[in-house]
Formats: sequence, C-alpha cells, structure tokens
Amino acid sequence: MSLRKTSRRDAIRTLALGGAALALGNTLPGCSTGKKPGGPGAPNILFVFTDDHAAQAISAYGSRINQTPNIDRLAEEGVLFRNCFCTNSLCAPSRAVILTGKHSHLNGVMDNRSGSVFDGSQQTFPKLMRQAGYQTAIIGKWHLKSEPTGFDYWEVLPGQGSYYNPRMRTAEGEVRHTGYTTDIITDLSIKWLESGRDRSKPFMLMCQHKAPHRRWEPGPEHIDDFNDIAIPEPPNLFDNYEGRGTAAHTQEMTIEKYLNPRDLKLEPPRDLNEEQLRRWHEAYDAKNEEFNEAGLEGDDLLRWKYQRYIKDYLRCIQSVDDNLGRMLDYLEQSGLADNTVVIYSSDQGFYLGEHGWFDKRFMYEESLRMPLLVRWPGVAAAGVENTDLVQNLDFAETFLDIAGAAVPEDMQGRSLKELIRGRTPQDWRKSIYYHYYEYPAVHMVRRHEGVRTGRYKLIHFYNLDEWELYDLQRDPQEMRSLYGNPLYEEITGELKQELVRLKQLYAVPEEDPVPLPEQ
Ligand code: SGN
Ligand code: CA
Repeated sequence: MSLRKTSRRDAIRTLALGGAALALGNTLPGCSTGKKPGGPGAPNILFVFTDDHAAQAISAYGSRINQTPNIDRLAEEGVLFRNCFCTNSLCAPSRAVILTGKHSHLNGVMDNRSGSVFDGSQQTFPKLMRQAGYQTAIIGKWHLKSEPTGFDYWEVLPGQGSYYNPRMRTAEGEVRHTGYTTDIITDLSIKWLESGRDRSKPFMLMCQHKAPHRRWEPGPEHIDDFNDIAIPEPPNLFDNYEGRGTAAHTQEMTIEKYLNPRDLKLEPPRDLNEEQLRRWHEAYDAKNEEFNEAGLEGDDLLRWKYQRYIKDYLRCIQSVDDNLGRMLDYLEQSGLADNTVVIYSSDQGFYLGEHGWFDKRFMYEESLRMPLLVRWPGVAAAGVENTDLVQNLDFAETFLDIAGAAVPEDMQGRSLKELIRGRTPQDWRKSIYYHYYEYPAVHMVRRHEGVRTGRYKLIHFYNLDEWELYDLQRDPQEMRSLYGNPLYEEITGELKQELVRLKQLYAVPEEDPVPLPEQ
C-alpha cells in the first residue's frame, strides 16, 4: 500500500515532465498517436467491463476487504479515476449510455424492464469506430435485448446470463458452453484476438463479464477463498436510516431481509453439471450444516449473512481479476500490449453492506461510483490518480478520440483523453447530473434525480417531493441529510439552480418519460 503510494508520488512528478514532453510531440486534438484514424499504428482498445463491481472491492482504490493484483497493475501502469460516476445506477441504462454518449432519456433505455429495448438503429460509438477503420467486437454480457449492432463480431449472454455453462447468442444463432462463465468470456476474447479478427485493422474489443452480479456464484478455483477469515464489516452495516427520508426507509435491499436461500448458498444453483455440483457441495455443505445448527438470530444472523454474501461476491471478483491477468499476459505475449489501451470499469457501483444493503440504484456514493482505470502505454503517465468528475457519459467520446475519430456534436459527454494524459482542461465540468427511473420494481428504490459537485450532493425524490442534501467532506457515508438546515440554505439554493442548468444542458424533459403506473 505505502509502496504504491510512493510510486504514485514519483509518477506524479514524472507526469509533470512527461506532460511537457508530450505537449511538444502531440498537439493535434484527436491525433495523439499522430496516426490517421483506423490507419496503421492506430491504438487498439481493450475494454474489460464487469457487472456490479464496486470500487470498494479493488485494492488500488483502497479496498479493506480484498486484493486485486491484476486490476492494480492497470493503476500502477496507468491512471486511476477516483470520481467516475454513472448517470443512472442500473445495468442496461449504463450500457446504453456508454454506447451512445447520451443520457437515458435520449438513448431510450431508462430502466431494465422488458419494454426497455435498446434501439440499435441509433448512432453508437462502435458504428463510428467501424467507419473509422476499426474492427469491433463484444463478448459477454450485453443486456440490451435487441441484437447488437455496429460489431464485426458479437457473442453475448441472453439477458442476465448464467455463471455456469452459459448459453450465448451469436449472429449465427445460439451456442452453449461448458464451464465457468468468467473463464469462458476470457477464452472467447483471446480466441477472437488471436484468430477471429482482421489483423490489418486496429481493434475495439469489449470483454464484458457477468460477474460479480447477484447471485454471486464463485468459480471452482476460488470457491474456498476467504474460508478462514472474517471480512471487516462496514461501520454502517446496522444503519437504521435515521436522518434520511422515506426512500431509504422503504427500499427492499437489506442484507437482513432480502437475501434469499439461493443468494446465501443454502440451496445450490440449478444449472450445474454433476462435477460442478459435487464441487459445490464440497464447498458449502459443512458450512451450511454448521449454520443450521447454530440457530443464529438478530445481529448475529445479519453478521453471518453479511459474511456469506461478501465472501461469495469477492470470490467472483478473484476470478475476474485472474482473467484480467490472462488478458494482460496475452497482450504482452502477442506483442499487442504497447499499442493497446486497456480500460477497466463496471456498469455501476454496489453496496457491500454499507447502509445494511446489497444492490445499487441510489445516488449515494457506493452505487453512484464506477471504477475506471486506463492504461495507455506512452500516453498515460504511470501510477497517477485523477479526481475530476467524469462519467460513463464520457466513454463513447473517449473511445472515439483515442481512435482519432471525430466526436459527434450530439453526444453529451466529453473525451477523457486529456485527463488520461494528465492535463485537465480549465473548463472541465464541476458537477454531474443523475436520474434513476426504475420504480416500482425489484428493490423498491424510489425515483430520483440529483446533482453532485466535488463536495455536495442534492437529491430529489420527486414522486415523494422529498429532498436530501449531503456534505460529502463532513459526512462521506451520507448518514444525515442537511436539507432544511439553515446553515446550508445558500448552498442548497445554488445546487437547485445547478440542477436546473444541468437539466437544460442535457435536454431532460419536464414530464417523467416513464409514466408511473396507476395506483
Ligand atoms: C436481478 C437481480 C436484482 C438486480 C437486478 C438488476 N435479482 O433482477 O437484485 O437488482 O437484476 O441488476 S436476481 O435474483 O435475479 O439476481 S442489473 O445489474 O442487471 O441492473
Ligand atoms: Ca449491473
């Protein structure tokens, strides 16, 4: 830990020099490599994207609960973004924002419901990269219901996909694999890099894992990890939601009440083959017997559920981290590493027991934040941390900019390329807009929108007409809303104005685009 910090400080010093050197060599916007878009030598992009991986479970972000050596390699060799946030903390919406560079109300995917089908005929960055001469591929979780468009190759999980023996959709029809899905998605990705692509073109490969999504089913290699240790609990595991409004009190995502027997591995998954099931029983049966005999209640039962949940979640992440290591090794061995930008991120954050919760959806920090790490040899300085406010809204623009392709005017984010190079533009955004729509639905998180600045967060649960205000510097865990406190009247007024400005900027409709069902 301290070693990494030292190397970061050194790296920041290097950046000051490196930045100047880069400025002399590369002054043309959109042409960092000095190469034509899509032409020979244009950088490849490998985007490794997971489902529900919270930054609190990455050691480079200071995790107290696990080690992720391969993700950390990206931090050591590139840039770690501390303040990357999603616009709408849910799977399909986050993915649609990434493809289009537009907020949910413009790309049409406001929530995960069956009616929210991504309109694949709209402008997306993969289509534009293809036009710029790139080969594009997506392998793994897609979750946007319609057929992927803009990809030279795609092989995706139907819906949420499964952890074991996944069925996958391809342009030629459905295929079925045997094994652990995180390993399989990596195998397929390496196979495409090795023999599936047109080697005369640069590539954009989206390698998108199902893990570590609920029901957190570990793979055979990590199923016994963490057995003999207790994972530290978050300080607000026993939160009683005092100091917050109706939404925090009425959600349905507490570890205490809403984990079911399959989540807790008191019942095995239904899709395992004989050998996998044997391994499963070997891992859980004795522990489950011990649990059944203990007759735990109250706080002790919650503590046990937290340990079971968090260990399985972390076991899934260990496989993700191993498999990222395999991808990085492949890039090295194949000679691709020097000219490939590697990006790691996840569709949103997740509660790892904070506020007593699992799941996401709220605009509170743990589920708003996305991990984002970028390694770009020769361009990004190594071991640097960026603290600017960035969003998944910026990803499409960033990919296009890396490729040297033009960023369309109607995309709503902004390329992160200059930030990756360590040079934040003077007029970088000072606030972000957030909007969550999926209510009523699983977990019963009320609809809300809000604004976050570097220090403050204002949230409006608009169907309840309740506001919450947090001073993130004084109350990083968001335990007490300051809304209505006279000392914060001025800042509240400023944030309300900022919210209005952002809604105009992003063309948010007056009427909620997802009508509330009749009561
Ligand atoms: C499933 C999960 C929910 C989760 C949603 C959305 N239940 O419905 O807990 O909030 O997905 O997740 S499960 O028992 O089926 O796993 S998302 O990441 O796809 O948005
Ligand atoms: Ca997700």
